[in-house]
Amino acid sequence: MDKKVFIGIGSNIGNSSENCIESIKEIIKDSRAKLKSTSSLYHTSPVSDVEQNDFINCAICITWVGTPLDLLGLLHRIEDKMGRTRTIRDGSRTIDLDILLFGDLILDSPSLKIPHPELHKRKFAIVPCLEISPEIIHPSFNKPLNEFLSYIDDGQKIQLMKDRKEVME
Ligand code: PH2
Ligand code: MG
Ligand code: MG
Repeated sequence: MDKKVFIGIGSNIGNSSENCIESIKEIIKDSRAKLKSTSSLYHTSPVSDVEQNDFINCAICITWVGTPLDLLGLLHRIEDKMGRTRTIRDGSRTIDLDILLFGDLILDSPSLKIPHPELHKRKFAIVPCLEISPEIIHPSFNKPLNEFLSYIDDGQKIQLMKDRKEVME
């Protein structure tokens, strides 16, 4: 069975909703990627020491014919293509595309760590993944992803912005 790959998407520069949607379209232009599901778009408070604008975040689930590094290569190329207007210091980005989960794979290489090392600490990444698949098990901890939500600080705000049914219309 194909592995379910979850990609976290975030933007806090420009028209962030449009940027997120455009990035999904770019990803699925690649014939190695098959879109399985898209989450809603969420308005989220920045999780950062650097003061910056709120984010729009979402996640998608795809299957991928290729290695995790092949996928990382594609995501970086899309970030570069869409990120040309990037001007602001640390953190603020036109688009950020992160591999959150690659099935049950655990990978710890210098260029890529899977699951994303911050996934279990970030409401803006967990909530969209759980919306797509409520039963996800975090492979590194072998625990349901939803259990991590209760440990997360109330300061991380997340608000539904655009329902998933309207995202890819
Ligand atoms: N991405 C970060 C740092 N902080 N905060 C929110 N709310 N959303 C993000 O996508 C995000 C963040 C670095 O990738
Ligand atoms: Mg990120
Ligand atoms: Mg990133």
